[in-house]
Amino acid sequence: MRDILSALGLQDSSPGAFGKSTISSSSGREVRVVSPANGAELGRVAVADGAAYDRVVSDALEVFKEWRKVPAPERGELVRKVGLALRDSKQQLGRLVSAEAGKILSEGEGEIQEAIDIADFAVGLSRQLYGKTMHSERRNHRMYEQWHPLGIVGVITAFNFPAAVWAWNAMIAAVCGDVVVWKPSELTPLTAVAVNSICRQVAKQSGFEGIFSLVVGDGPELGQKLAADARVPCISATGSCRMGKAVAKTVAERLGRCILELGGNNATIVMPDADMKLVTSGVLFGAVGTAGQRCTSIRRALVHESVMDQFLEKLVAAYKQVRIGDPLVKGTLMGPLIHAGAVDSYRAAVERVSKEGGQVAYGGKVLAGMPSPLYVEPTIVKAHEGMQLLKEETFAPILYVVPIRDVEHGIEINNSVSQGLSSSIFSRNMQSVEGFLSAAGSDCGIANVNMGTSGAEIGGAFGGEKETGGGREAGSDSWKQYMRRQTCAINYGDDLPLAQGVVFS
Ligand code: UN1
Repeated sequence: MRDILSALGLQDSSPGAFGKSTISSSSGREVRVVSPANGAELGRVAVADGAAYDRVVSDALEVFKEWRKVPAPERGELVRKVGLALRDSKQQLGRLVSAEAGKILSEGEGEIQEAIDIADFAVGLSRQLYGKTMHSERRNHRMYEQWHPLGIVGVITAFNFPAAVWAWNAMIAAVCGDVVVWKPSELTPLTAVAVNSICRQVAKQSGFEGIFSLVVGDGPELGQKLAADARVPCISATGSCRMGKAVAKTVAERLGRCILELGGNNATIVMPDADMKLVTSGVLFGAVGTAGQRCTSIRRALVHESVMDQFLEKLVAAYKQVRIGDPLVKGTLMGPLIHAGAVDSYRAAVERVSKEGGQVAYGGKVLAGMPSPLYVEPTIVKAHEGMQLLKEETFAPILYVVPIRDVEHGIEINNSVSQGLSSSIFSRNMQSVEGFLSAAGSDCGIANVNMGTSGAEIGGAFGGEKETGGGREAGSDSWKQYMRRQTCAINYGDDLPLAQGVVFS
């Protein structure tokens, strides 16, 4: 690991504020980063103090004034080089993600691949920032809309996707002519410093080092500062509903723009006509992958009563095969939870199961004798739809299995929670599938068929409804939120006709 850290330019103690250049803080405070995999210290990062934060934002503002004038395809060219640089460091960054966030190597590398994918997407987008033209109702007039750069985009990210979520925002923002101030999770600042410095080096070669800036904090204050800062027109925040509500309130107070990607409580519906092989692997990856620490993880399996026994039997057999251990070791399928607090939440949820009338069908224990105290068993709970636990998002590999009578019943339970991120159905029946996808079907931002709820591609807009926050990031037309829309009307005639037929003479 030492070699990788130094190859990525990380020292024992790294600076935590980068604007047009590296900015030092005088507070002397540091975040100590410990790997959840084995408790080893990976490094320390300086906390940006108030003065450093201010410098970063004023630098960003200065850089924006020049960056916005660079033609969009030329901005795309810079992002193309960023994608190439990330490709060169994919293995090393993937290992760092694994060590710092505890996800298995394949998922660590997958995360960097997701950043590369969005860079590629953004390159194409840089030539497709299309506006519409309209036919004016006034003679000799032309109307059209255009999309201008917006300014600074503040990006607040969570520990579980320490690189990809930033990239969804930053790559799109960069081709849109914006500059980015990144506030990563204090649990994973090393990945942030490493990824950001690779991107900054590329940007520097074009004279725009400051388009990707970074501030590391050690609590919620820095994020709140960013949210309150009127110099930052757009805040994109990923994390818990609690965090999102605080950020949204602060941004709303100054009438800023907010893109929120908050909690999920995702369900999959299993119908009797489903292909059980797909169900087992889909639910396994969705519920156990990333140790259940994706906002898109499957938390609830809503299973038709006629296939319940078969479902449980196959799933328990699959859970028994899951190799739990050091995420950096090849063959491991499940690593640790992120910290002791997450283990406490897991334990508390498991303890509530029987009190609420459920039953643990598999797992339920914190594992002893592991390289750190953060390893838990993936857990299957036989649940009933009235349980309060089903309404809450526990960021851990706990799957609640609930019997359903028919697809309508499944959809009703799917929609009965306050979060609305992702959902899926396993069925080969066209009526069930189309019903699930219809206006009266799943109320989530993502609805999948014959696959789990997690692992979305970057090409689609990513995000969800209700308490998930309503934001959309990554593909499709999400870019529009990162730009300032302007409607233009041009009179090329000799008269001044007024719209709506108004006469004013
Ligand atoms: C998250 O957990 O915040 O769809 C993002 C997925 C990933 C992104 C998850 N592409 O699971």
